[in-house]
Amino acid sequence: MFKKILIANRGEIALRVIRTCHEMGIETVAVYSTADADSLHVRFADEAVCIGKAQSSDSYLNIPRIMAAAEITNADAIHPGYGFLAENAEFADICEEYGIKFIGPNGEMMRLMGDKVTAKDTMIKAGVPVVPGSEGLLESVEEAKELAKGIGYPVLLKATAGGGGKGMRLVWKEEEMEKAFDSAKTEAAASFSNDGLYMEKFVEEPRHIEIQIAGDQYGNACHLSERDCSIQRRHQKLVEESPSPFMTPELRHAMGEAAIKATKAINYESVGTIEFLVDKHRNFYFMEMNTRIQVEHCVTEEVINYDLIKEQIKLAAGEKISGRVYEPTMHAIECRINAEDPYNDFRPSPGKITTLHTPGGHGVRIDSHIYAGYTIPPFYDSMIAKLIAVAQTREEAIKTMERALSEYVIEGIKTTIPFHLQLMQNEDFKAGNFTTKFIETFELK
Ligand code: MV4
Repeated sequence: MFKKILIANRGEIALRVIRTCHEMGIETVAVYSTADADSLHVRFADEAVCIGKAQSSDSYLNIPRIMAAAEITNADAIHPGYGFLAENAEFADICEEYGIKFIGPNGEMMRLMGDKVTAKDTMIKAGVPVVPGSEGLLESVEEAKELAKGIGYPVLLKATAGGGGKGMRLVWKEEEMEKAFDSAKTEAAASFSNDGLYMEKFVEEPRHIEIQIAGDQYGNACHLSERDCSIQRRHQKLVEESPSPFMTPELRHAMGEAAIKATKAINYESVGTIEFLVDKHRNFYFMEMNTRIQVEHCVTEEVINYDLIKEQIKLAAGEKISGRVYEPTMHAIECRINAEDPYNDFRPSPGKITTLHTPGGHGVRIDSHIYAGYTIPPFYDSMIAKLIAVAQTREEAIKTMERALSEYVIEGIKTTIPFHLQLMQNEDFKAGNFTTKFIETFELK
C-alpha cells in the first residue's frame, strides 16, 4: 500500500481524499494556490506545498509544479480528484514515467474514452447499445445531409473531442444542416483544437442514468448500481440520486451488464462511470465514459455502504475487486450547494461566509470545505458543499433533505439552497416524474 499520497486538487474533494487516506494510515500532501492558503485541505493534510498563483493554469493545472511537489515530499502516488488534471492523459503518462502511481486509469484508457467517436466505436464492438448515427467522423455537409435522411430528423451533431454539450447542435430539418454543421465545427475547433464531428439520432426528453463501475489490474470488473443525474441546468448537475426512480430490476440488470462489458472491453483499471441516455420506453444507449471519481460518488457510497475512494486507492495499489454483489439497500439524494444566486440566473456569488450553521441528525451527510469566516475565492468552481440525505425510501429521503435544507444557514453569500428546497416540494420531482428537460420548465418563486 502507498505510504504517502499527494492530492492534486482543492475544496471538498481534496478533503474527502485526505479523510480516507488517514483512515487507511496513509500520509497526505496538499498542494494549494496562493488563493487557497486558508483552505481546510491545507490544514488537514500532513504536509502542504504552495504551487503557484490563483489562476488554475499557474497551480492546479500546472503539471511541472505538481510533479516537483510530489518529488520534494517523496509522495509515492497522486490522487487527481475530479476536474483539473483528472482526465488529462499526458499527466497520467508523466506520473508513470516518474514512477509515481496515478490513482486512476492509464493515459491510454483516458485517450480511448476521451475521443467520443473512438469510444463509441469501442462500445459497438463490445456489444454495448449506442444511439444510431454516423459511423466515424462526418467528412462534409453533404455527407451529413445524406446520413440524416437515413437516420431521420431530428439529429444531433456532436464534437468528437466534446462532452458536456460544447460543439453540440440540434438539427430539425435539412435546411438547417449547413449552418449547424459550420457553427458546430467552428466551436469545436475553438474549444478543443479538434473540429471532428459525428451525428446521432436525437433522443427526445431522455433521462441521464449512469452506472458506477470498478475494474482491477487483472481484468475483473463489477458495477455498483446507478445514479440518476437528470436534474441538470446547462449541463451542470444540480441533484443526483440512487436508485433512479425510473429503474426496474430488469433495466438495472441490463444496464449493469452493459457497463461491465464496456469496462472489460478496455481492460479498465480504477473506478469509473458509464453514462447512458435512457428514453421513455427504457431503451438505453451508451453516451460517455468518465474515467475519474465523480462529484456524485457519495450517493452510491450511501446506498451500497462502501467507501469508493478507499476502493479506488486499493485498486491503484494492485488489489483485486472483491467479487461482492453491490445492491442498493437505501435511497440517497445529493443536492449540490453552489455559491450562486438562483434568483439571478445562477450567477456566481463568491465572498466571505459570515455565518454558518450546518444541518445534522439521522440520515444527513455533508461533504464540504467551508467554515464560518472562510472566503470563497472567485477563481474556481462554485460548488461549496454537497448535502446528502439517506433513508430507506425515496419519499423519506426527500423529507430528510427538505428538513436538512431548512436547517442550513449560510450567510454573507448567495447559495442554491432556496432552489433545492423548492425542488424537494415540487410534485413532479416527488413523483419521480422528470427528464433532462425538467429544469427548463421549473420556475423559482
Ligand atoms: C444526446 C441527447 C439526446 N440525444 N444525444 C448532452 C451533453 C452530452 N454529454 C450529451 N448530451 C446529450 N446527448 C442524443 N443522441 C441529449 C443530451 C442532453 C443531455 C444529456 C444528459 C443530461 C442532460 C442533457 C441536457 C441536454 C441534452
